[in-house]
This record gives sequence, structure tokens and C-alpha cells, in this order.
Amino acid sequence: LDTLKQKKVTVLGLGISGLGTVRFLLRHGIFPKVVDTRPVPPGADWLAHNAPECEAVFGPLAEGALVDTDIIIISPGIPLYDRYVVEAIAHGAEVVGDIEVFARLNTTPVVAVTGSNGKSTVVSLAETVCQSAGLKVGLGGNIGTSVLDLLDQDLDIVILELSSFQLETTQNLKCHSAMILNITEDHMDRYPDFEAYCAAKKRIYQKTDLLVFNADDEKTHQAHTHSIGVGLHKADYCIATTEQGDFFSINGKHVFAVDSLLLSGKHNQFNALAVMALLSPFTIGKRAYQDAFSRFGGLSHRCQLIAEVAGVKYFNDSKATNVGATVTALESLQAEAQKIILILGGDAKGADVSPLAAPIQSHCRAIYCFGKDAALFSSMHTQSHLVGSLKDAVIGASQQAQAGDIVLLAPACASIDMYPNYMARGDEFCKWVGEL
Ligand code: UMA
Ligand code: ADP
Repeated sequence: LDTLKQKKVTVLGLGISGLGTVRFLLRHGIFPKVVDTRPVPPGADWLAHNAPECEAVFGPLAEGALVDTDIIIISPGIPLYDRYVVEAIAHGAEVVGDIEVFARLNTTPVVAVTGSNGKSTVVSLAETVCQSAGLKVGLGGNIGTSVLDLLDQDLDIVILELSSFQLETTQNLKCHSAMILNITEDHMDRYPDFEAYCAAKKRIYQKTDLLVFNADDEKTHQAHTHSIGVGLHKADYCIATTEQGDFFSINGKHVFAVDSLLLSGKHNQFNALAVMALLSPFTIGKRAYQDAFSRFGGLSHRCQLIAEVAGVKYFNDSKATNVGATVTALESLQAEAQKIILILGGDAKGADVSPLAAPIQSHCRAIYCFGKDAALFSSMHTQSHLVGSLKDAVIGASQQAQAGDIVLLAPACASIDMYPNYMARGDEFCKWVGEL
């Protein structure tokens, strides 16, 4: 902190991360320059009222805008290849993210989770387990809370959800345990290729004591002296099927019945195993796991059953913002449905959407495509409908559905082309379903 106090600090980006960073710096008597390319960034009002001493530069950047600085604390939404950032680095500036600042100052045990899908569910379930065990737990990162808000709290354990963007600017994060849950294509509009995205994710393993990997996804593997494999079938932590039912199994030992998990779907059994592996360095009894597993009902907008109308179930999976999540939803829900009517589309972020074709053909009665990249999906099914709005998709799907079917919103795309975020998209879906 003393070194930081002697430097010229610029906070680049004034959204959730930037605001958290500014709050932290102000608490320690540091007045940064605050830069954001948006004319009115989300934190503009807050800054004007709470820290008028900070120099604020908002709107399109001018040449050399970032060169007069020693350290830039950059927000995850801004890529490192941004020309003004490149220029600042060439002039000797150090560029770090808020996670790196946290890493340099933190002394609390950290559990870190990344992956293309399941991060928020895993970290939230892990948080619930820690609470059941009576631990003082802090949760932060990509889930939506600034990590720097956790630094000044008295905690037993910090659980971090980390995106590939955040990992790009992190070098010194020491973890008790860290896991990549899975890697499928996402954010291909930000990376030159899939390898670069995988490499960013793997940075989570840089300084971890325990490395937890997905036994069924080789892209999550890395050699390490202390590692645990998690998988539904054959792995250190897996599901054992017996005549008495399915059990969570740790190194061949059945610990307790899978029935105690309130969340449904195979992917959530995997998520529960991931939580057990990640928390294995801590002393947490079986009771705490059972208690948490039986009361954690899942997060909104993730494969959530919202209504049943005329024998048709409606699921909101608006958080399925990439192809991998939609494939998982189709595979997971097909066991419960005659047929699925899938609503999808939005901004595909440059992804290869072809892995969706086979599960769509196997499990769907029809698909309704909307949004900017609707046309990418429309050839995937003979019963494919291009519609102008989510409302038209819900009405069309409800008319075509037969009793026993599932109507599923799992867009495989970001919502940014039509909505402020995936929550607004999911809320609108619930609203139209409510009016059926
Ligand atoms: N932006 C500009 N100019 C700027 C700064 C930002 O145009 O000067 C744009 C970015 O390109 C982006 C948007 O503003 O489109 C928000 O970027 P940000 O870096 O200011 O975002 P924050 O509000 O700080 O939120 C970030 C994460 N956002 C991103 O990584 C884009 C949040 O994850 C995270 O919850 C928060 O920090 C706290 O750690 C969101 C997200 O979409 C949920 N993450 C991606 C995902 O989950 O797929 C990675
Ligand atoms: P993230 O934070 O990585 O986006 P979430 O827990 O918010 O993850 O879930 C995002 C989407 O991924 C949802 O559609 C959810 O149903 C799906 N999902 C959850 N867990 C998994 C998993 N282990 N593998 C694949 N998809 C998953």
C-alpha cells in the first residue's frame, strides 16, 4: 500500500470494478485520476458527490490520455490491446486489475473459480456451505461485488468468481484452491483465438496450493503436485450409482446421498462435487454440506422453472449466454420433457454455434430465433421460426407446445443487442409467460 501511495494512479473504467477500486483508494488516502471512455459512466454521479478532488476524464480518449501515470488499475471490460493502454505500457506504466491489487494485499485464504459456465452457481453454493459451517465468508469478483470491498473485512475465507478478463491482469493471486470448471467457446469477440481464451483461464492456476480440474474436460487440466479431478463418472470426486441410489463419492468412499441436493440436473451434481473439492482444504463437516445442499435453491435465470401452463413447463435460462450453457440446458432438461421448444438468439459474440445443431435436432420440437444473430441458428431445425421479439417467441412457442413439453429460454447469446443485461431479458420472458 505504501508503494501505491507514492505512485500516480489511474483508475480506468468506472463501472462496478472501477467504483470499488476508487472507494478502496479513497479509504487509504489515495486520490486517483479516473478515466472512462463512456461520456457518462455508471459511477459518474457517485464520484462527483463523493470525491470531487479526483480528476475525472470521461468520453472518447485523446492521444496520450493514459501516458502520464505510473500504474493503471484497469476494469475487465477494457482489453489490454486497447491502443491507449498499449501506448501507456510503452511509456512504462504498469497495468493491473483490481484482483491483482487485492492479491498483493490480501492475507485471508482464497478459493477461486473460473470456467465458461457454472461459476456463479459454484461460488454461491460454496458460500452457503461456508455459512452453514459457521465461517465468516466473503464472496466477490465477476459475480458482481468488487473484491477490494472485501479487503478491509474480518473474514475466514474469501471466495472469488473470476472471468478470463480478470485473470488476464492477475499475476500474484495465491489460492488455497482454484478450479476451471469447464472451457467452451465464449467471448470470441475479445480473443484472437480459442487458445488465447483458454490461456487466460489457466492463469488461475499460477499460484494455487490445490488445483481442482474437470476430469472430463482436458482443457482444464494442468500438471500440479496437489490436484483433484472432479467428474460425474470416473474421478477422485464423482457420483457413485448403487442399488440404494446415487451418492457423492470421494476417493471411492460414499459420503452422502445425492438426493440431499435441492438443485436439479446432472450439471448441478457436478457443481456440488466441485464445491466439495474446492473446500477440501478447510475443516468442514458433512452436516454443513448436507444443510447447505438441501437449502440452496439456485440463482435466478439459471434453468429456473417459472410456470406450468396447460401441461407445458416454462424454464428461464436467460443466463445461458454462450453455446456451452445452452447445450447443457438441453441435455439436462430433455430427460424431463417430451420435447423442448427452444427460444434463442441475441449477440453470439463471434462464437462457433455449430455444437448446438445436434442437441437441437435430437431434443427440440421447434426453435424460435430472435435478436441480432437469429439467422445463425435458423437453419438448425426444420421447425424454425425467425421472430422479431421475445414476446412473439413466447406466444408462438406456447401455441406450438404440446402437454409434456418444455418451453426453454436459453439464448446461447449475450443480451446486449436488445436488453441492458441477461436479467432484464429473463424478467421479460417471465412477464410474457405470466400473461399466457
Ligand atoms: N467500458 C467502456 N469504456 C470504459 C470502461 C468500460 O466502454 O472506459 C464498457 C466495457 O467494454 C463493458 C462495460 O463498459 O462493455 C462494462 O465494463 P466494466 O469493465 O466497467 O465492467 P464493471 O461494471 O466493472 O463490471 C465488471 C465485470 N464486467 C465485465 O467484465 C464486462 C462484471 O462482470 C463483474 O461483475 C464486475 O466487474 C465485478 O467484478 C459482468 C460480465 O458480464 C457480469 N462478465 C463477463 C461474463 O460473465 O461473461 C466476463
Ligand atoms: P457463470 O457464472 O459461469 O455464467 P452460472 O452459474 O451463472 O455460471 O450459470 C450460467 C449458465 O450455465 C446457466 O445457463 C446454467 O444453467 C449453466 N450451468 C451451470 N452449471 C454448469 C456446468 N457445470 N456446466 C455447464 N453449464 C452449467
